[in-house]
Amino acid sequence: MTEKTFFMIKPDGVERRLIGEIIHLIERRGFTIERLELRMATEDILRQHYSHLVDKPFFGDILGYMLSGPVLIGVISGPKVVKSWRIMMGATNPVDAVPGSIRGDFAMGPVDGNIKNVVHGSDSKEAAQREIALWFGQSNN
Ligand code: IDP
Ligand code: MG
Repeated sequence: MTEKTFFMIKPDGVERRLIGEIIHLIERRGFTIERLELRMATEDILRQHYSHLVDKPFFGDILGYMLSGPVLIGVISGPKVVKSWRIMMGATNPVDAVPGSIRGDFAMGPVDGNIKNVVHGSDSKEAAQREIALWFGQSNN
């Protein structure tokens, strides 16, 4: 069975009109787009999505950032897509993201405590299943 991952273009990426460029990278890499939707996140879904960070002092900044505009959410599939998409994204902190990666080429930060790093991707197959179910519903795994 082909592997799937959950990805997101965060509000800074949407606002900066990077959707086309990032989707182009995904297609050029040979991955298949299975789902795609532009929507506003909610605090409730973000608390579940970022459950490992809710107790951090900067979680309020994350909420403000992630609720600042619509996000493009999607599911992509392909061989080893979970790991490959993480590599395509680059390091969490743009300071560490190498040129050629999406974050290395486009991300800014930290600015005012916020790491605006343009994209998200699940960090394991288990997380991918959980995040696809969380954002798209149980039946879409
Ligand atoms: P990831 O996005 O590379 O998987 P995570 O550690 O899961 O990194 O963090 C999720 C998101 O939370 C990051 O992409 C970033 O937007 C935000 N974040 C993580 N650590 C910090 C921090 O120390 N300060 C501010 N925001 C952070
Ligand atoms: Mg993460």
